[in-house]
Amino acid sequence: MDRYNPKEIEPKWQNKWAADKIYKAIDFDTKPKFVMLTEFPYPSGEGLHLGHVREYTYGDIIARHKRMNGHNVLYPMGYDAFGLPTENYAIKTHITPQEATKTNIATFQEQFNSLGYSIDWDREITTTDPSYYRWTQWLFLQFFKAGLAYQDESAINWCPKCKTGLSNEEVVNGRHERCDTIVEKKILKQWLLKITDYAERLIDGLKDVDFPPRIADQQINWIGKSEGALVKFKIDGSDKEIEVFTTAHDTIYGVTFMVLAPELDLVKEIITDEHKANVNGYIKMAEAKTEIERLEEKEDKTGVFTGAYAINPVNQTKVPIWVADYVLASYGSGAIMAVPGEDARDHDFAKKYNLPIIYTTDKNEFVNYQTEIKSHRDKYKLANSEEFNGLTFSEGRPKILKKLEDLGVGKAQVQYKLRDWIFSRQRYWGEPIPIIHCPKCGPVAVPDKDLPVLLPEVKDYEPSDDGKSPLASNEDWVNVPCPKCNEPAKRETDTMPNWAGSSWYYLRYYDPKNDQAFAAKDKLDYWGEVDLYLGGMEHTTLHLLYSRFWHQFFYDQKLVPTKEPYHARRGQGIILAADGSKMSKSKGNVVNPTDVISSGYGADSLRLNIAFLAPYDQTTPWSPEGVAGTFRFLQRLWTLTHECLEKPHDAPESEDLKRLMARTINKVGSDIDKLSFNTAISSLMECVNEMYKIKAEDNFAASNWTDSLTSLVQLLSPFAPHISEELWQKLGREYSVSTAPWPSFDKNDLVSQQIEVVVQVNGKLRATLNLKADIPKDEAVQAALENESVKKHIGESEIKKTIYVDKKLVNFVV
Ligand code: ANZ
Ligand code: ZN
Repeated sequence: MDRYNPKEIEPKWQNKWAADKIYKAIDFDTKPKFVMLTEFPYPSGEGLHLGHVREYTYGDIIARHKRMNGHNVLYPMGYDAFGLPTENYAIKTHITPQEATKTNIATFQEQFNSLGYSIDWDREITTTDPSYYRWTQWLFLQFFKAGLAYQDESAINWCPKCKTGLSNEEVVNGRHERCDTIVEKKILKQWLLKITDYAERLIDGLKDVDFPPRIADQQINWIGKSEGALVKFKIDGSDKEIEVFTTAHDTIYGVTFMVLAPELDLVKEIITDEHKANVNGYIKMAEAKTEIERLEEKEDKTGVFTGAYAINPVNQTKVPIWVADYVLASYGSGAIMAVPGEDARDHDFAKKYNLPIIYTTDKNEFVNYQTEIKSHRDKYKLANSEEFNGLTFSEGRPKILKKLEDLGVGKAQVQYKLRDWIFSRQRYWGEPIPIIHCPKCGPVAVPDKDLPVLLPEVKDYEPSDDGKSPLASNEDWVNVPCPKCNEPAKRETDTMPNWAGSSWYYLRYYDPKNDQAFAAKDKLDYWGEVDLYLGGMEHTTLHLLYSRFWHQFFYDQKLVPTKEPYHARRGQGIILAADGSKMSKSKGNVVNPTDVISSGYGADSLRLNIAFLAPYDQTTPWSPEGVAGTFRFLQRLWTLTHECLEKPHDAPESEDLKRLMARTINKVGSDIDKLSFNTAISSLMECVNEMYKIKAEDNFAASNWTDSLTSLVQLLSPFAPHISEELWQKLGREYSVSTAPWPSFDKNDLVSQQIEVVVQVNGKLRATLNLKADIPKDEAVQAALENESVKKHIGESEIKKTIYVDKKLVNFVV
C-alpha cells in the first residue's frame, strides 16, 4: 500500500489545478454567482502568517463548498502593497520599494501556492501597479469633481515618528495605530474626503446588510450620531454670542456656567483684562498637551474663569464663562452650556471650582443625564424649570425646543462624531494625488488621458519634519504646465493613504485587466455585491468604513449597481502563540506556515488543524500537537480507503453505513453554511471512527463501501483538497473532486437512533420491535399490528382498546 505522503501528492495536484485553471470564475455564467472575498494581504517581508492562513482557509472552504453546490464562485486574491513598512525597509536597505514589493509578492505567491487555495489567479491584482492605481487616481478625481475632495489648512493629527499626517480613524487612544507613537497636532494644508456627507447613509445602510451586531455597533458608535439642539447665548455687555451644541436642551434651566475649549478664537475676544494673563497661561498649557494627556486627566478637570458672563436665553440668568480643556474644539461648536445638576463632567467641575448647582429633576439631587435620564425620559419630571415644571422630560423636551425656536435662539441639530477623512500623506510609497496646482486656476484635476500620474523615482525616500513629501524635492516632476491654462504650475506632492487602494479593490476583481474603465458595467452588474466578506475585526472603523463610503459615493455617481459593497461580513478570530501570548517577531514566537507544511505534515493537515482549532470568530492559541493529530486522522482515512480498495465487496448495502453517511453529509454541509468549521471537522473524524467500527464487523463486505468513502472524500475536500483529490481518483472517480456535485442523501436515513417498543396483547408480551426514535403513534401501532406474532395472538378477535405509552409500549386489549 502507498504511504500517505503529502510532499508527493500536494505539489502534484497544485500544478495540475493551476495548469487546468479549474478555479476560474466565469463572467456571465448562468449558474448563480457567489463572490467570496477575504481581505487581501499586505506583502510584507515576513510572508504569510498563520492569521492569514486562518482567513484564507476559511474563505477557501466556503468557496469550494459553494462551487460543489452549483455556484459560479469568484474567490480572488491580490496585494495591498502601498504603505509604510516597505518604504521604511527601502530607507534602511536602499532597495527601492518597487523592488522590495516584487520580491515580497513572489514569496507570498509561493506560499499561497503551497496551501492549495481555489483562487482564480487570472484575476490577481496589486495596488501598486500603475495599471491599478491609475483607477485609484481616477476614482479620487470623481470625488474631487463632485466637490467631495477638498483642501483645508488646519491642525491635524501628526505622527512624529512616521512624519506624516493621519486620519482620525488611524489614531487609537491618542496613538498612531501602526507604530504606537503618541500623535501630535500640526497645522498643515491637507486633502480631505467628505465622509461626513455620508454619516447618515453609513448608519442607514447597515440595515440592508448582514453584519454581526458588534461590527455594526462599532461603526455606529464611531459615526456617533447625537440628536439635540444648537442654542445661542448672548455675552453680557457685548454683541457677541456663544453657540453651544447640547443633547440636553431640556435641562437648560439648570445652566450655571458656560465652558469654551481653549483653542476657540472667541476666548481671546472675551477675556477681561483682569483675567488675561491667567487665561493665556492656561491656553499655552493646554496647547502643549497631547490628546492622550488630556484624556488621562479626565479625572482631574482644570479650567480658568474668563471674567465674562453669558445670558441664559430662557430666564435671563447671568452665568460665568470658563475655559477648560475637557471641552474639545473639534466637536459641536467647541463650547458647552454646563448643567452640573445632570451632567457628570460639569458636576465634577462645579464641585472643584465651587460653582452653583441647580437640579432640574424632581429628585432634587444629581441624576446622570447621559446614563439615566436619556433612556428613561418618561420616568423623570422637570423641576426648577418655570412653566415646564411637573412635565416629564419626554413631554418637556419638544416644548422647550419650541420655546427656543420661538425666541429665535435655538434649533434642532443632529451632530456626528465622524470627521472628514484626512487623505494626504507626506510619504513616498503611495499613489500620487492627481492634482496640479495652478496660481491662476487653483487646484486642477489631471486629465484622464494623463493618468496614471506615475510615482517618480527619487533619490531619497526619507520623510521630513517640514510636512512635505519626498516627492517635493523632484523638481523635474513637480513643475508642469497647468492642464487648463498652460501656464507654469506645480504637481501636488502628497500621496494617498494606504487605505486608498483597498477602498475599491473588490470591484477590480470583477474586471482586472480593463484599461478603459475601473470595471465594465456589465461585469459589475453580473457580480454585484460581494456575497461574503471575511476579515479582521481591527478594520471595522478603518477599511470597512472607508470602502462602504467609497461604494455609496460610486452608487450615487451611477458607477456601481448596488448601494452597499458587501452583503455579509464576518470577522475571524486571532491566532495566538501556543502559550496564549501574542505572536510577534520581537518575541520570536511566530509560526511560519511554510515550516509546518514542509516539516512533512503538509498543507492539508495544517488547513484542517487551523479550521479545527476553535469556532471561527474566537481568538485561540496555536497547537503544534494539533497538526500531528489532523495528520494522523488523514492517515487513518488513507489507510481505510486503500484497505477497502483491496477487498471485494459484493454483499448487499449496509444500512449502518448508509445512515452514517446521511448524518455526516447533512451535518458537514449545514455546519459549513454556518461557518462552524470545527464541528464539521469533528463529524468527519467521528465518521471515520464509525467506519472503522463497521469495518471490524463486516470487513468491507457491503456493496456501498466505495460509495460511502467517495462521499466522505467529497465532504473532506473543502478542508483538505489534496488528499481528497488523490483518494477520489483512487476510488475510480473522474477528475476533479472539486467540480463534482456535493453528495446527496436520503432524508429517511437521517434517523439514526432506534428504540425498542414492546408489544403486548392483553398485557402479555408478544413482540419487541425496533423502531425509529421519532416514530409517531399511528405508525408505531401499525407496525405492531403487522408483526406476525402479534397478528397470531389477536387472531379474529376485535380490538377493544389500544394503550400506547410513547416510545415504550403498545398493548392491545381484545
Ligand atoms: C448640556 C448637557 C446637560 C449635556 C446634560 C449633557 C447632559 P454626545 O451625546 O456625546 O453628543 N458637549 C457638546 N460639545 C462638546 C465639546 N466640544 N466638548 C465636550 N463636550 C461637549 O454629547 C453631547 C453633550 O456633550 C452636549 O450636551 C454637551 O453637554 C457636551 F445633563 O449640554 B450637553
Ligand atoms: Zn506613526
